[in-house]
Amino acid sequence: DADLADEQPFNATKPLEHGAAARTPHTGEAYAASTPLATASTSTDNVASPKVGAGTPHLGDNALNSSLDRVRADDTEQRLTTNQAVPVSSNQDALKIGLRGPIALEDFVMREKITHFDHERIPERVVHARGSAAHGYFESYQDLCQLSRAAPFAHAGKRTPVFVRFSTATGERGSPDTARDVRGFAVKFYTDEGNWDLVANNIPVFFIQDPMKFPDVAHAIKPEPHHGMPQASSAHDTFWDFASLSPEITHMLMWIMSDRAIPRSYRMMQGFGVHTFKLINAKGDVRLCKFHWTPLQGTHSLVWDEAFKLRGVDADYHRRDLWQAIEAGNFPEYELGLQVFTEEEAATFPFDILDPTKLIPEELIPLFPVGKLVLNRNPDNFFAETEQVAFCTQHIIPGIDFSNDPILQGRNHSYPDTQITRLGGPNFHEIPINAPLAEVHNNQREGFHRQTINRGRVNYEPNSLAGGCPFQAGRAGFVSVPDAVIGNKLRGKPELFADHYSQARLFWISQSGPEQAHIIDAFRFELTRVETLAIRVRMVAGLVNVDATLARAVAAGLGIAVPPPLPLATTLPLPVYAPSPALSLLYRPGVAGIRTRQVAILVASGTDGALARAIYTALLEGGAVPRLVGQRLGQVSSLDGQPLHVEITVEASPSVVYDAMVLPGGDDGPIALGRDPRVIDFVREQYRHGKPILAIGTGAAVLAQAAIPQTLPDGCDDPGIVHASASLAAQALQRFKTALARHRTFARETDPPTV
Ligand code: HDE
Repeated sequence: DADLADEQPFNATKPLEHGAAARTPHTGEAYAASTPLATASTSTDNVASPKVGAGTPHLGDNALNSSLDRVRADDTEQRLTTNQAVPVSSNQDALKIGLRGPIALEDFVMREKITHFDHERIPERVVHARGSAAHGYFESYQDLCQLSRAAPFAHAGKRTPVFVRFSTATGERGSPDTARDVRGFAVKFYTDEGNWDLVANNIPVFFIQDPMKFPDVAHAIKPEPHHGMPQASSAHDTFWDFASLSPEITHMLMWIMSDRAIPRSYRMMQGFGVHTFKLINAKGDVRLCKFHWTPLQGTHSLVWDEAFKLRGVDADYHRRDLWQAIEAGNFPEYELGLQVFTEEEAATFPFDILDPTKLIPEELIPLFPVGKLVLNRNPDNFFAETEQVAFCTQHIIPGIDFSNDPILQGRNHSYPDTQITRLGGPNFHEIPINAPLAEVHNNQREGFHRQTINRGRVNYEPNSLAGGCPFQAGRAGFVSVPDAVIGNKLRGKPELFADHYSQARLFWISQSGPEQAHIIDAFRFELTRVETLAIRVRMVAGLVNVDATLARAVAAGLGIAVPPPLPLATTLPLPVYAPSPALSLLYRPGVAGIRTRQVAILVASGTDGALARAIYTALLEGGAVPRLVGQRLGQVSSLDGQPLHVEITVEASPSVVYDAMVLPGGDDGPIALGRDPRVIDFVREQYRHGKPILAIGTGAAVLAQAAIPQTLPDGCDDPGIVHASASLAAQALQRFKTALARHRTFARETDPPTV
């Protein structure tokens, strides 16, 4: 003990229990340096982001950093204390009366620690509980003053700090990321004129048309109340019961059953403000507007079999992807586009712009790009930032205003209301991640967890004792658009809201062949899990109103006859839309090429190591993320005598976590890979999920062992499978990179799959 005491200040008693390693603090850098191929900088999980305030700020710091410094904590070389800052002598044992005696009630150190722990959890969000977030900035392309006086658009190049949280809507806080679900895309802009929250989704339409129905749709889709199942899945009776009885949901269902609901990454999905908003310039001119985010990485999705398996393989799949991309400096970027139109134009549309189950086709009102969003810093602390951030639709700023979309109006009530319970009172705006950068001055006071120490005796207005301060801003402040509203007080909807199928059909006819096939498969999967036959039949009866082929295919998948269509809710003449190419995921492949694509290079003893290394380096230089995957950790021998270090195994990282694979070949050793059933599964899943495969030399033998078809089902060459001899590896790698940038070969898909 005396020896240990000499080694203060770290923690004298820890080594007794944990060995000598606990004597020195463990740093992230040490971990990073010890990982094989650390240069790839892919294994960042245990490495803390550089702390602002604890060294030189790194690329991507934004104005938010300095304001948060006051609440950042860094324990490096600090002694352990209680919450009252009293130094703690031992963190190992409670205070006892004799070593075998009872614990003394006076042990305030133990009681404080346990009490705090007992209250660590706060209620999770009632919807969108599962989420991941990042810091960044929004940069305006130009001065938008003609359109809006909103601060972020004041001049070209203006940067506004943001915090963005992505989420699934249905699952609980620990639920898997790859559930079939709409994704939240909530952006908090910390503007010069206060916070603006654009609380968006990755689907441009919504389930319902009136806030009265929100608790119903949320109850129906969440786990069933008697047994609490299923988790993060709409594939159960209560959801489809509700859906089949609510035709207004049909357009949203088409999106939810499409690949939009299983994005490859948060970095590869669009965001939509859904509602119509208003833009107002300094003169008070009003334009209507819809907000769209478009990812520079392109829009890409998983395929369902893959998403389904990822639920088990990596429940944090999207969270990890976002975190790693940012740590590696591959900052996700999205362009903000506006659809701007006037009330007069809106009056000519064959749908109501206040109806959140309708979108405005881009062919009707094109997107007007106004700026970009860059996410360049991971949060320091998940709870403090990602969990405690509170987005509210009514956080808007001068230059932006609400429309009368009933869902938007209902949301304006719901969000602050829910934060009061979730974050424990009305002062949630003071939590650092929620606090505006612009100064707050008002006479609101007190309440749970109040942080601000307001000075002086004046907490009312008008006052003379404080010279009338804080004073009203008048026209410089937020002014609601004057809107003449006359009407009877009543419950109901405009007639156009009752056209529930025209845009569902628009979406369907705008999808490519594979996308349509995926929608059919998704309906079949979900409705197969529905136990009540009448619900399945009623749902297909609704689909008949969307498209006869769709209804027939789904009915066939369920083994039922096509029922007569559900009655229409309107007698109005219905619009006939031309296909809108912009509604297909293929429309926005992005400009990122192979950047951030995860590639498995399968190696075994006898692999052509020089070639494996060359492919590794070439992929890395192209911005992809290669990994050497083997059957066991450690070294494998290579033909050139320089062993390869296996980074991860097929067991710990199965096929679904990779976008593509490489079999570098070598002597007979690599062929032995094909005798491992896990490798065979790996190769087959890569194939089944449409992923590019590069096989050099003997690598092709492994494809044969896995019975991978030589050609596509239609007899054509498969552009996603590249094999070549080692001497032609360079050209083959080039073709492989092209296939990787294209993402997937959907032409491989058959029902059922070939392998
Ligand atoms: Fe939400 N929604 N919502 N919602 N929503 C919440 O607020 C609600 C709607 C969306 O990352 C809750 O803070 C009602 C549309 C996102 O923290 C809650 C209605 C859209 C997030 C709530 C809607 C959204 C939420 C739960 C119908 C797309 C996550 C916790 C009237 C434009 C934000 C919270 C985050 C969260 C209510 C409809 C998107 C309960 C009542 C439409 C992205 O307030």
